[in-house]
Amino acid sequence: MDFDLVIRNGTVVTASDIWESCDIGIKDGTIVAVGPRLLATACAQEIDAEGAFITPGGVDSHVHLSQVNRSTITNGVIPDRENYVADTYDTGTRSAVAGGTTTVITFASQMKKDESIIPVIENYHKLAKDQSYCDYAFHVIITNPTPQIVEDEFPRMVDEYGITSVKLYMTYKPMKLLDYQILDVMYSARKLGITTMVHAENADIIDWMTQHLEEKLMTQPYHHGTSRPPIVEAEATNRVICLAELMDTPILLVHISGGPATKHIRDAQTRLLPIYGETCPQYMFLLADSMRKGDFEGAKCVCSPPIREDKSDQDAIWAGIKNGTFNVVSSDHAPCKYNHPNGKQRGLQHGNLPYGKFRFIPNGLPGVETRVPLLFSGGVLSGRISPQKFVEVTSTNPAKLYGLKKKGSIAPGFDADLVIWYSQTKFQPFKLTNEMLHHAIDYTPFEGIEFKNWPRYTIIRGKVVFSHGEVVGEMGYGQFIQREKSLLPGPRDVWLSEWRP
Ligand code: DUC
Ligand code: ZN
Ligand code: ZN
Repeated sequence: MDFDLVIRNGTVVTASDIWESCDIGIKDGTIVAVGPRLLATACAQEIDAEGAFITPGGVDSHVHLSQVNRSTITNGVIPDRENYVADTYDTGTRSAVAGGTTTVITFASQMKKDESIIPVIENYHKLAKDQSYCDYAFHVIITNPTPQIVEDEFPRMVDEYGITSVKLYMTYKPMKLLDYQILDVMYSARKLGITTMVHAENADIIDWMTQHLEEKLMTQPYHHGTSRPPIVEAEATNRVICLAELMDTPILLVHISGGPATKHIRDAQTRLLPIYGETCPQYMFLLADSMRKGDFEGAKCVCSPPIREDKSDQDAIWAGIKNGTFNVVSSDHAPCKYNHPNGKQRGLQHGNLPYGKFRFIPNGLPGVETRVPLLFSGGVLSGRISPQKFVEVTSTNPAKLYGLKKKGSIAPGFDADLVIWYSQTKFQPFKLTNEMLHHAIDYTPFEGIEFKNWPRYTIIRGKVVFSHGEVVGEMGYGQFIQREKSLLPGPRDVWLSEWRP
């Protein structure tokens, strides 16, 4: 056969299988052959995988880039882009490919409460165009589901823009939807085959706890976690599962952090509801002591939901990955700088020295580059999950769930998006420092963690974009992908009352 690239002698892993001594033949950016000793009549390039693992390129389905945080908007003025989400499409996707991620799904966020979402989508297209190192798609964040948006704009979002998922928040004053509004979104989402992603935390408990913690001067970063015990996530998770059951529509609970919420998702799945779960490396590899560092340094690990105190929560997350409760592991890359007035330092500006006030610390962590290597090293190579499970949660399932038909597997017809790892015998384990990463952020919450392997090559549509520690791809190579509807099970036509939509 005539190939542009053949990768020889890999241990090829998909979500179901492992083939040793396997070659992959690539033509025009697509995988055209997979098998032993492929015969090449013509071939421009060969790579020797040296027997190492080859896995599908990572699909990170929860990444915030170039997104302005509402809390940084003062008197209606949006500050410069060096604010909350300090990675742009340029720096964020550069970081992604350096960590083996070949597709990101980022957020186009409705900002003003009554803003039409069409210009929002157009604006994010402008921010990303010619800026991305990897392929990308958008979810839309809905903060005000007006009838015009859910009835007129949702169909356009799906048909004209290829966006088949929305995210909504049950917390954060400027963003949260009431249950009534959530039902409005679900009603339309069901009709159109949209997957609804939900940030599930009980807003009133958080506000009440924050107020009362401040009265007791318990304001240091660590108490961000105190204000949001696992029950905060569990209550909202259970509530939104009830709403989804009423509406018979699929939802994905994003960034699940604790055991009690995991159990609600598991129970719903056992009842065969189309409820999907996502978790993130910070809930698998970190505990709340990371928020206790220094007087204020713990702010680096402030995110919502918070990193949990109890090892039992972390264990529940790992168990949920193994037993299938969590369909996807995303990074929730929501990076802001530590040493920046609109970054984590906001918690000090508005609070008292030396601890500041956690209420003002922007929530979120960088992690788009570390997600895939962390799960490979700390999951597969530490014996906690199988190579197939790793592929399933980091690539195959996010591709299926979000309708990325040509992504997420190694088989003829799929895009040649691949990670070639180092042969284990040739790799020297190392401890991560932030200087090794390619994002625009001045810290990593995973500083000091040992990595037993790292992507040797990242390949997107047959082109090497990362090789031996260097980003060799070009900004602008990444393409926007119009998505199909979810390939995972959707509505069941099972109803809780006589009402039908
Ligand atoms: N929710 C996210 O999805 N990301 C960062 C912060 C948040 O609350
Ligand atoms: Zn969220
Ligand atoms: Zn997020």
